[in-house]
Amino acid sequence: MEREILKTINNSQRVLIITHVNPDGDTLGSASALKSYIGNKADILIQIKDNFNFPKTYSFLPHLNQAKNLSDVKDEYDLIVALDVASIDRIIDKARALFDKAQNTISIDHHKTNKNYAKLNLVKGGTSSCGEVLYDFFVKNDIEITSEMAMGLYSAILTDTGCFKYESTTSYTFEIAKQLSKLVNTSEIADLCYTNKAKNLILFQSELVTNAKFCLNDKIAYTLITKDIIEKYSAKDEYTEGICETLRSIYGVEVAFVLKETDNGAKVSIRTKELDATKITDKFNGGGHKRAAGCTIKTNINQAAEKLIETAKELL
Ligand SMILES: [Mn+2]
Repeated sequence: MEREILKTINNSQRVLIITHVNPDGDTLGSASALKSYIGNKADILIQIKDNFNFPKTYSFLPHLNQAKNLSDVKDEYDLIVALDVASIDRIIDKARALFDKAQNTISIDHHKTNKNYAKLNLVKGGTSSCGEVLYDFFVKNDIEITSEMAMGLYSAILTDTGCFKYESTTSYTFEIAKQLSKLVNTSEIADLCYTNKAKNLILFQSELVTNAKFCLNDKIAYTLITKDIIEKYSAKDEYTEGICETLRSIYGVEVAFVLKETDNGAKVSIRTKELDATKITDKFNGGGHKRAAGCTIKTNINQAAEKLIETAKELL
């Protein structure tokens, strides 16, 4: 598959590399690295929707300053490469039209749920990151990794492994990091990825942590993101990332909830330690992974919190 994909890239005239909707470090780092390899005949499309900003944090990555967004892709492409995009519904609007029209499509990904929606699929479910799959693709094709490519690949792997903390981090992940560390300044990349947050993001998250409530001997922790708090800090969608992990990180907390007030009910994120989070979200038609899941409860935010606490108490 690696060879076939390389051949297809080499034989294409115009290539569009697309990120997943509301991109993170993995999809952006991988896109940057692949563009570094392919060069002039490739463009990057960053898919953004709703109240989400392009994460400025990652503007240091090569080529992202020339990336296109959904409103300014006009050209036709004979090859589309989707990176870190778990399913076809994560390719939206104009990007989807281009994907459906393209002569060739490739998906390079690490999501277990990826159903091979492209013509060529390099999907390694359970691997640490798309960056790791892409690194392996380069190595298997004897492609030399430049320091520019290494910057994207290292950022992708660093951020998607939570700084090498998550279960998906293997000895091969560390081996790749070792090789990449010869080409880039790893501490500088870590600084660029993690010490560049918006002031309002930190103030918003601090208030939510301060407001957190605890029950069942501190086994359950939760906080409510009301429309008022969102307005107070002009909070973007991406500002909520990480709050649930902070609550879960407290000693004794087994289940953490973050509930966000929306026009369609309460949008809930759940993080757990031992408990299977999907056992909670199953009751509310949600889903996700064992330790991280989500759902929407179509009531007001306080009623939703009560329902969640009740369900968690039954399971704990
Ligand atoms: Mn990823």
